[in-house]
Amino acid sequence: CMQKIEARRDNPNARTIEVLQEMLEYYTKTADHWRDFAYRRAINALRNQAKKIMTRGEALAISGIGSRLADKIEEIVVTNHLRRLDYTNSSPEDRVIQLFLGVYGAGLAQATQWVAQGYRSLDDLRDKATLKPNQRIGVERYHDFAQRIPRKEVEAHGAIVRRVVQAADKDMQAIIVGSYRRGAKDSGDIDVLITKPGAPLEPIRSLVMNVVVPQLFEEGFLKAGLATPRHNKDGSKWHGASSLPGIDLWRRIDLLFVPGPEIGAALLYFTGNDIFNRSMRLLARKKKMCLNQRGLFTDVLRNGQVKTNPGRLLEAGDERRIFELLGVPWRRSEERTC
Ligand code: DCP
Ligand code: MG
Ligand code: MN
Repeated sequence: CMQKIEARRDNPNARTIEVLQEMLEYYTKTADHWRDFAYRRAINALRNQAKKIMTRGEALAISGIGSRLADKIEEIVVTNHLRRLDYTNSSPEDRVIQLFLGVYGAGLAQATQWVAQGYRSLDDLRDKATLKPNQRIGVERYHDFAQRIPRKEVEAHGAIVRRVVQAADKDMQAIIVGSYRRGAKDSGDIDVLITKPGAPLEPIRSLVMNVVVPQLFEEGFLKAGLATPRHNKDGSKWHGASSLPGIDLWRRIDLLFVPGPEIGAALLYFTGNDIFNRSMRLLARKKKMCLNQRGLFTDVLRNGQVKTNPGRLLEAGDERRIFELLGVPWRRSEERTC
């Protein structure tokens, strides 16, 4: 994952990659983390090949591709598709589960439960199921949330947030992160990091929650708040939906509150992608350090998986410095797609 990736449009393996990507999408949706990881690694390895990989043997010779993936690559080359894809798409129940997995706020357990309860369509869910408030919005705005957000529109949402943030406090900053900061031409949601140089979390959090968010609702830009069940114990984020003036198309938006001194670690974390983050964290662990969205720490004592000592902060404010301390050559945000 750590080597430099260059996008090659004329990649001789483009078709193979396309088919593998369809499979990857399926495994991502069904939360099959192992396959998800293996497919991403294989796709990445194929992207870096100068010639078309035709056989199992050629595929196996590439690091990052195991024997099962090698078989699949040969099958794609020979048949131009993958039987397994037809298979995964053939069961009507599977298709319904995939449909339900697209509902914001529904995981695999919930999707499976809905199928078991006899629901087969979004109309079924809307009219018959008992939905949590999140899920109701997820169902009603299913087709909105399913659409990719063009880069220009991500920028427009970010600009509206920034205007209101800076009206509340001219020293506060709003930075668009996530796939946008990786240079993506479209995004799944809009991630806006809100920070203020030198300031701790609290004044940032309360100003956004008490002033910025209400103002954005008032303007009609924010449409709904969505509960953030996990990973929000400290209240450091707000999830919701937003839309541009006069356009009835809701987008998922995340506001992320970051203390000024932690901006480097937060930029690194929220730029991702998730696989890149995973590999950076793994590397930190190997070097007896600990990397998270709040900083890079050293002297972390572990008893098995349990941290018995939080460690000493090495760096939090400077994204580049974190790469240096980990011994990783700097990668621009556009080069962090694994
Ligand atoms: N992130 C992570 N691990 C997760 C979730 C998120 O490391 N399990 C980090 C990396 C992501 C960033 O947070 O890049 C933003 O999360 P998103 O889910 O919004 O993902 P992206 O913005 O990367 O992609 P998309 O265009 O689908 O929103
Ligand atoms: Mg995002
Ligand atoms: Mn997000």
